[in-house]
Amino acid sequence: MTQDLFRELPPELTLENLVEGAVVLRQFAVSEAEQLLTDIQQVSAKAPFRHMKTPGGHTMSVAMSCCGDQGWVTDSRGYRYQPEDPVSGLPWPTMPESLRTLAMKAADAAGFVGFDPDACLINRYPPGAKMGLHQDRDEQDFSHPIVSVSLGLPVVFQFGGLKRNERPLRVPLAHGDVVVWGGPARLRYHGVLTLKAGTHALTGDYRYNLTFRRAC
Ligand code: MD3
Ligand code: FE
Repeated sequence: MTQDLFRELPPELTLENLVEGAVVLRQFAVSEAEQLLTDIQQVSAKAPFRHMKTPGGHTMSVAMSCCGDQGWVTDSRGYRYQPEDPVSGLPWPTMPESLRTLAMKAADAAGFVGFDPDACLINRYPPGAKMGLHQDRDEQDFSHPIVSVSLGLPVVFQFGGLKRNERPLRVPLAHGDVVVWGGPARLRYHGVLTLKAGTHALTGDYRYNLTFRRAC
């Protein structure tokens, strides 16, 4: 009964521990979302969203761009970080101040003081896109956390264990939610279920996800 009363109310700013090392900051980025999206458009004007190919030859359903000193790429040669955009041959766009500041504030709030990201991967999900269970292990030093920011359409996030066969938790992520993954959660398997079609006032029919990393 109480649940019904609260279901329609807007979500609140909260800090919750998903598992040890994984902190969900609900609604943490809502007030800055317009600025973040403007800056994402600026970045993607220089480094357009593209569907990269996995080493196995599959084209990803998620479109990606990057900013910062390093960008994450995948192609027939494998997964890696590199300082240039392979499409233009130019350095990745500078990480906008609004993005960098938000990532540092979120890491601080989650207890990872002094996080200094050198890479921001920008994922754009059209309806039907998904990301299978994987680990993020292309970075040099796993003692640095990863900060993720969800914008636009909601999605169900899958959060597994340190082995692929562990049954993942399902965590709904909405516009403005920020998650910080560090310590013992840093190498957990994770993924995103298929994005359902919808319309969001700020992003239309897309979901965007920013992941801030320390690549080197
Ligand atoms: C848990 N992106 O880009 S963000 C990725 O929503 C990626 O676009 C997803 O996984 C997305 O690599 C999920 C949440 C996330 C990011 C990194 C993690 C969860 C993580 C690293 C370790 C454990
Ligand atoms: Fe990942």
